[in-house]
Amino acid sequence: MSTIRLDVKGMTCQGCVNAVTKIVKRKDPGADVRVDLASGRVEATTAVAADQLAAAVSAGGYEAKVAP
Ligand SMILES: [Cu+2]
Repeated sequence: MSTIRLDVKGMTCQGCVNAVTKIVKRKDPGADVRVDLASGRVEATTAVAADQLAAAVSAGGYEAKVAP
């Protein structure tokens, strides 16, 4: 497990937060996910690689990239 960070564009409401959280949890049901809507920052403590999560979130309709 490690903590990864993504910058996600396109989240506008709590529904988006829930959707992004769900996408991450689909990849890793045991992930601890924190989403900050205002900054578009997603933090997750997970066993899944950050670039895989970014790809999944992007496939879900948001623009996600691994935060530097
Ligand atoms: Cu929304």
